[in-house]
Amino acid sequence: MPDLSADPHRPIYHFLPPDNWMNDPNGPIFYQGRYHLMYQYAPDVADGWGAKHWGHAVSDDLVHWEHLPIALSPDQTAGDQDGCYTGSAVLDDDGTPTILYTGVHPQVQCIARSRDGMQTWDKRACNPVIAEPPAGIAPKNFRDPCLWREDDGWYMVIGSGVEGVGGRALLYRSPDLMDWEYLHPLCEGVATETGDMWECPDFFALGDRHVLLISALGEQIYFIGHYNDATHRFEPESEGRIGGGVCYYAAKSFADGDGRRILWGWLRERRDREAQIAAGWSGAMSLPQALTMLPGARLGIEPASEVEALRGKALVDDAGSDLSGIRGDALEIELEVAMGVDAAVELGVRCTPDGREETTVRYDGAAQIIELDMTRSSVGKGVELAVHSRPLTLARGEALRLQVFVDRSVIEVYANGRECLVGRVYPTRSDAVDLRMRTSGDVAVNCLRVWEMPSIW
Ligand code: DQQ
Repeated sequence: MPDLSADPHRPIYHFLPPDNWMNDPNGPIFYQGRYHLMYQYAPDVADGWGAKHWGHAVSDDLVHWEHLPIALSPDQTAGDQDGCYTGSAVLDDDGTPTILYTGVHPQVQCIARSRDGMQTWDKRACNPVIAEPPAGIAPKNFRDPCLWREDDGWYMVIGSGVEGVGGRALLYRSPDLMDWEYLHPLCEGVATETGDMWECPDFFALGDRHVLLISALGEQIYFIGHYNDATHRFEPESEGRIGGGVCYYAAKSFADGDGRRILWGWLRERRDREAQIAAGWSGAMSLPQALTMLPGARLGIEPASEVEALRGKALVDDAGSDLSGIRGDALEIELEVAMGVDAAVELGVRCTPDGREETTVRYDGAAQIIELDMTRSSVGKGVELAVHSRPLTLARGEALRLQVFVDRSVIEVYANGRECLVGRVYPTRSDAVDLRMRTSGDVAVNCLRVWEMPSIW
């Protein structure tokens, strides 16, 4: 096993497993005052082709973690001999932690419970609890259950889709989490718009609306709309994307003790498979993200307030400062600028002094687009160089507010509490640690703050 701490691309303040491969967040749950985060884990390989287990970690504060023993492993008896795929955790009607997850192959739904406070999990003898997709619709795939309780029982959506037609979130109901009755699709997509397979559906009430998250076409998509709890149908009225590209996927949420809706997303690697194997690890988790419902059926997304506890030494704390001499590969940058119409601002991170490598966060006021430009992030080979972007319209008099998190190969950008861009970058040079700001047009810096971000491990 390579020395992981020697890898300059391995994040130091984002959650990741001790080693090897991680993908989707699984079954996040707030239980007995602690945050549990489980995740798709291949404990023996770094390239994603190993059988999937559920890794497990616990936190008192949402940002510092203790690794726990693996929660679920594939075995010969539960219908999951080829992998324990993504699913959800809830407290059943007796308060017992319960997981519904997809076992493979074929894709079936399985149940496990913990009788010792989430230290160990027992797969139920009745597995699988759903042995096949609903009759007559022959979906291409059938996985990733998401659970919630209503007055008349438990409900669950399972990701699916019909090839060439569109993705489906299939709705089920159960009195006891074990006997499941198929009802109908909670929501159906159009293949040409959102692909023909919806992975990892996540469905929850938020403010005066409901949100359905789905992962499709390599991107994190969400629909906001009204859920009719009499007909059990969901009617989307708006749609958006989180992350702006393919680096953020399979997001999964939970409600904490204060009723906040917190979201985790998988931050995919964008270096080639050989590099991931050589590194001995792959995948990181996003920062915890707090979701809110904004007027006009828009999603609010920001880092959870607990992330402030990660701040170390303040390197800049004055809007009048310039960024020369400020360096780091693990930083938080907060920037607020008042902008005239047609003005633009660029913040370079992970820059070499000669500019050969630079990752650029850019807001173009004329185009009303926020983008994360990684096309010059690395001169290395086997690395994807992409631009991720989202539309961002500033209201009259509204300043641009950015929070940019740099954690070695991870870049997370939050803009005005309603857009989030995520990227992975692999600069080759050890001096790719400078910051740089450029503006054009009528721009006034209201706030500029930079913190070092120490390791959480
Ligand atoms: N990853 C899981 C699946 C899911 C996919 C398997 C999404 O259950 O559909 O690791 O990344």
